[in-house]
Amino acid sequence: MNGEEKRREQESGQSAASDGQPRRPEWADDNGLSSYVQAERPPAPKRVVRRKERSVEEYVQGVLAGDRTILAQAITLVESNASRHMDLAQQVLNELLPHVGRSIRIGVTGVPGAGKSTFIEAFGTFLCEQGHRVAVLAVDPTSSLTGGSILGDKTRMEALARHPHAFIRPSPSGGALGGVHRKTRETMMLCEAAGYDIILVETVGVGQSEFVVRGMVDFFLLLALTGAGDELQGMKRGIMELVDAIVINKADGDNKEKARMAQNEYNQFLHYLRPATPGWETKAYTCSALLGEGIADMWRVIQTFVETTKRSGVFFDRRRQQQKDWMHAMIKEYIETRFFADPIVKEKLPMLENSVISGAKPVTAAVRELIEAYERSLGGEV
Ligand SMILES: Nc1nc2c(ncn2[C@@H]2O[C@H](COP(=O)(O)OP(=O)(O)OP(=O)(O)O)[C@@H](O)[C@H]2O)c(=O)[nH]1
Ligand SMILES: [Mg+2]
Repeated sequence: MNGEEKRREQESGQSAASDGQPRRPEWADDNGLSSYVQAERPPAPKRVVRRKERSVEEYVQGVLAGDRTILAQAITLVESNASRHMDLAQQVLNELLPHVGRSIRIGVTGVPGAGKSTFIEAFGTFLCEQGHRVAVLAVDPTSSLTGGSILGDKTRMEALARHPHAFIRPSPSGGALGGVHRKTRETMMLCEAAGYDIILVETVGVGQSEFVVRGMVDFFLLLALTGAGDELQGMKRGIMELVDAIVINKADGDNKEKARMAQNEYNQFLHYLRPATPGWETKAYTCSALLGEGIADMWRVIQTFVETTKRSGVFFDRRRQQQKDWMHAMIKEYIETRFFADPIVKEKLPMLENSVISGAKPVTAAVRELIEAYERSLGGEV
């Protein structure tokens, strides 16, 4: 179908074959011509109401004034993958740069069901009551597949979502972790400029997202459950070397004693690990996010952490390092994307892969050939 036919079809709301007869879908039998023509008629096209785009100045002033609607719109802007939006977003961020960085950034991780959302609800509400302004973000690399688990979280964080000093933003979708990474960091900057002085970042404790979140927060908290023995033997060791505190959640009812035992086990184990933050001893604590017990204690731990690391300079060193790491990660991502999108690379890669698989070429030689072809193809570019 050419463009003109397509346009006519959309306007008339009826599909037509090139001979002018209504086109029969493959699933319809030969006889019921009139019925499927009826059924196939699509609804009248919806009118898309486009919001007038804001100027850089409107975004900047709105965010600085703490206007939640404009903040949400600015976040949508930084989350957009359209290059026009990206340019605008960068101008907005550039203007806001002097106003970012004045917050405590706290990451919360743990296996599904550990109680992260319940904890953030209790902890966030507590902080709001103390006069803080709390923004909750999420890094959920699976959200583009599942539709975003934090959507459910928003209902689990009912009290916090209603609090005038809290701002909850669902996880950005957008596929690759690298994209989510950038979007969350830039969202964090916007929230800071809007006056949120505590940023909580929730991530489910699977795979890479823990490293991503460690790379963007000052304090990283692992919510754990009882039954620590099994975890201590296994894969959890890696995450324990990333965090600044481990909180055994659900320390209530019958589970209270077990939680205390788990706390001891974790503490013994932590003793032999390298702490995530120089000059700070990672310890285990207990809490009940559901009952709100141990929440104020956790805040005291974090305050002590911030005081200690600011005094020693580790706090600022880490932030500087994070900026540098972020920059390098983005450079790598950019170069990689460009490389694989290059027509010469696209053309040569399958052949070279085959020769590597069949043993006709060593990997190093194939890689060199590909990169040289790519660099030659760039030759003319500035
Ligand atoms: N008894 C008890 N139950 C809790 C506590 N904290 C959370 N829960 C329950 O544990 C379940 C999971 O809690 P969530 O806060 O949704 O856990 P999550 O870690 O955010 O889970 P995902 O977002 O799916 O990764 C819910 O049914 C909570 O009510 C607690 O301190 N005590
Ligand atoms: Mg959750």
